[in-house]
Amino acid sequence: MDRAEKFIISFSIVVLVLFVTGIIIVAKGAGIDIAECVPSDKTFTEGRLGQLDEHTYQAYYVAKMWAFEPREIEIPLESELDIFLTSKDVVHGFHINEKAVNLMAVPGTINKYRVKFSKKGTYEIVCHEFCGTGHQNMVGKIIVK
Ligand SMILES: [Cu+2]
Repeated sequence: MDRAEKFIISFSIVVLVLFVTGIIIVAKGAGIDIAECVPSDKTFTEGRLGQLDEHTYQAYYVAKMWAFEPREIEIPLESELDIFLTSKDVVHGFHINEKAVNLMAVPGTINKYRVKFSKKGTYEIVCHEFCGTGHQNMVGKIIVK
């Protein structure tokens, strides 16, 4: 191998490591985390809101053509919300406006993500994956009081 090739390959590896490290540092600084994948034997088919403890709620979201179930939930201020997300039919998206939450709802799998709400208001949920003719109707709400 030529000396110039070795240099280019080494330089590329260093740039790649710096790039990935930069992304990780910025994501951690912004409080962005990677969603967990829950084992498929815990699959659920009905959407619901449960409470784990005084400050932790668990929302089981089922995405389906063309709605999120539950469509609207209400939680108190300063609550942490564990989102469990699955789909009944095709791949859907799940994005909470004003929050760094952007998940995929995939049939047969469950994605889990924890998010804290420190500001009162209504947070809109939208599907960000084109899933069919009723895609634009796939919305939901998280009301923080
Ligand atoms: Cu959609």
